[in-house]
Amino acid sequence: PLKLTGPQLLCQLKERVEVSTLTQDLQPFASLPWSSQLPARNITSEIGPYKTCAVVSSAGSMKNSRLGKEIDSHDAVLRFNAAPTVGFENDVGSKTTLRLINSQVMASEDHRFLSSSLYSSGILVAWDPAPFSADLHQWFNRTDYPIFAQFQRYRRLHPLQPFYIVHPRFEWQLWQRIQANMAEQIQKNPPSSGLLGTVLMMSLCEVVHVYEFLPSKRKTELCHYYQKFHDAACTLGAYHPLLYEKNLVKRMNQGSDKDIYLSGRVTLPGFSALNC
Ligand code: NCC
Repeated sequence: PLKLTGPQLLCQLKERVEVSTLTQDLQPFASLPWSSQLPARNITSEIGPYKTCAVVSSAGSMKNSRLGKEIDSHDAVLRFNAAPTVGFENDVGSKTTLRLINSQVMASEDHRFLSSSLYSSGILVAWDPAPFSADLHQWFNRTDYPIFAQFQRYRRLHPLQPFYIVHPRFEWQLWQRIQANMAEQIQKNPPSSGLLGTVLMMSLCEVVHVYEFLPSKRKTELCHYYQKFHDAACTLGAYHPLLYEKNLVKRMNQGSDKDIYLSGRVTLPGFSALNC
């Protein structure tokens, strides 16, 4: 494919990726007894807009970064899955405005999704690897993990906490932007939570700073800053097309290479700030 410039890539994302979440009027959900547990409107019409936002990757290279204060200075902070702040404030900050979780986290016993205090503050956004068709009926009948059963249980326990579910169209439209801008064939698995969250925040914020998605000089095989587990695949990808995602973000970055090297920081404009 023709190699697009950073600004062209940004406009492609803005124009071709619809950041959407499930609403109660969508079939098959509208016909189910629990449809009213889904939000009435799309996340982008209920949340934000924020001026400045931080996206905090869970990478091991966050460790010893001392980025906590800088991260907390943003109007909104997005974190992923089981990533904690308690005990890691110096490096990752303590503010959590949104948490993006995959359906594996919601379903697996060891994450104690229904009872752990990790998930009970801030706005929750969940996603499940849906079939490529992005057809809601097909997906509903074969989700990767039981996202809808867990969603209903969670909503009963925490009825006041905002909780959105990513529309599979968003996953696959984003996947198509990655594929369309790469010479090689990439695996047909959805983008990682990292890229989904970054684009979600681009739709809610004027400016987005992403930390340690593109690894800094602290790059390490330590998978997460909060766990003693080493695997280079966490940074480079296996199931997710992570390396390609990072290539795309590198091309869209409006900050300097020095920012990446020293702070692992990427600067992206929000969609509202783009003149396409
Ligand atoms: O590891 P995970 O991701 O929760 O990390 C969140 C996002 O941070 C970025 N990251 C993470 C580690 C690293 N060394 N470099 C990075 O760049 C990635 O963008 C990543 O998306 C996920 O995407 O949801 C993922 O979830 C985990 C796991 O399910 C949860 O952590 C819960 O335990 C997946 N790991 C496994 O399934 C074993 C991971 O593949 C993707």
